[in-house]
Amino acid sequence: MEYFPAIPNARYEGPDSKNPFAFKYYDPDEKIGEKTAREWLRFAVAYWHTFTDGGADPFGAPTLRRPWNDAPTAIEAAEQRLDAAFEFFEKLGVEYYCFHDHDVAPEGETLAESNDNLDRIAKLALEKQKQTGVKLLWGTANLFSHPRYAAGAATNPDPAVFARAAAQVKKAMETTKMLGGENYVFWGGREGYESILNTDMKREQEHLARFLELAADYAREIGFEGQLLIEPKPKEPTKHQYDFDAATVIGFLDAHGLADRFKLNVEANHATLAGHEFAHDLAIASARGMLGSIDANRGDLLLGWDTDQFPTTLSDAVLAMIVVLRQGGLAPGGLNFDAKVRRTSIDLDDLFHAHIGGMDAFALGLKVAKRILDDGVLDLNIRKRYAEWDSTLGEEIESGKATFATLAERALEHGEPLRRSSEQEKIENIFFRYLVTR
Ligand code: XLS
Ligand code: CA
Ligand code: CA
Repeated sequence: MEYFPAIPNARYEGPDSKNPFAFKYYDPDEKIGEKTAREWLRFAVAYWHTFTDGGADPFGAPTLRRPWNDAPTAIEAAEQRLDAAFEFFEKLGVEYYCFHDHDVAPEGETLAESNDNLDRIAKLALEKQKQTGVKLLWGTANLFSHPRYAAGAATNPDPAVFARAAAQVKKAMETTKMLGGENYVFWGGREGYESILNTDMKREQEHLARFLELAADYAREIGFEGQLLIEPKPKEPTKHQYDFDAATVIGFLDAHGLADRFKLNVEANHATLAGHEFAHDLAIASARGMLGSIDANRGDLLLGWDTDQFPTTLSDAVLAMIVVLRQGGLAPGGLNFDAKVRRTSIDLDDLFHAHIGGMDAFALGLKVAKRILDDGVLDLNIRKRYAEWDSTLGEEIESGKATFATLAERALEHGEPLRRSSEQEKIENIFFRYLVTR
């Protein structure tokens, strides 16, 4: 069965096109420096939002009727969903997808039944991947929806839940490997707490580290060569999540000797929930060589929760792509649209408009970022601003020759340091000009 018969394949038609199903800025084969747009962007569709969820929210029932989810049994619905997903990937021209185990295959009555369901769907998914050339960017396990995980998975007060979560990650990782997944993601769904009064925080954090270590050991044991990624998020569902933001996760990995085994999957909406700009978390991760992949979406500052909207803010996309270009790309990571259409956007067409808009925003963001970096305007200003660090004094500090005693002598000799403008408004105006000129 075809689910999107009336929708044409999305193609690049250029900025003057009025066709809502065409890309205005994303030309996959366009060379941007040494790579094509496709190679820089590595777009992925999130299975859960686009095919599985129905738009329910805390105040209301699902609003999005997806024909593929209508079937006599959950496993038949999962098979239809897979057909719809691969038809969608091909029509959109996207190369990657991402899933949680239970987005693609329903959870059974027992663990064994859940594993069988996943095997059955994964086998079909592998065939579809071979037929279409679409690949798996990352897999993950849903360790937050089932009631057993209400008080966390790895950080649960009950080790039986820890063991159950381990079994689920083991299976999800084996499946990701079987499907050639290029990464595996850990998002600490309910790894946090609600009240300090009933929480042994130290122990919970140690358990989380142990879980990650065991997972990394298992990945090595089965020869999974994909990158392991941790996705920070400050809150929601729990009040305090242990993987608060990029800096917290890096500190946590350092503290537990795990920093060389994981990188980060940074999500825009999670960075803003943590009180940061998206680019801040990207820059923190990238500075440590730990920016592995991106969940491209946006929140709504007026709502303040994880709205997971499609990203269409050009300045955010430009700032993100500046970080990506500076580090030479994201591979084996990519840009996953962890985003959902609004629950009032009920047509199947809306799924295409949403993804096309997000892809165009990042493609244009890439081109603008490349021009900014090629013209050297930011680098020039930064070099000028930090130029004194190339003087003898700067060299002595950076190389470790200086001590507090020598610095105090220097300060006495030097007198009051010169004050220099940061020229922030001038730089903001330059940035603005790049946004509006093509
Ligand atoms: C939820 C997260 C989740 C992860 C994968 O807020 O974004 O969807 O990306 O578990
Ligand atoms: Ca995410
Ligand atoms: Ca999110």
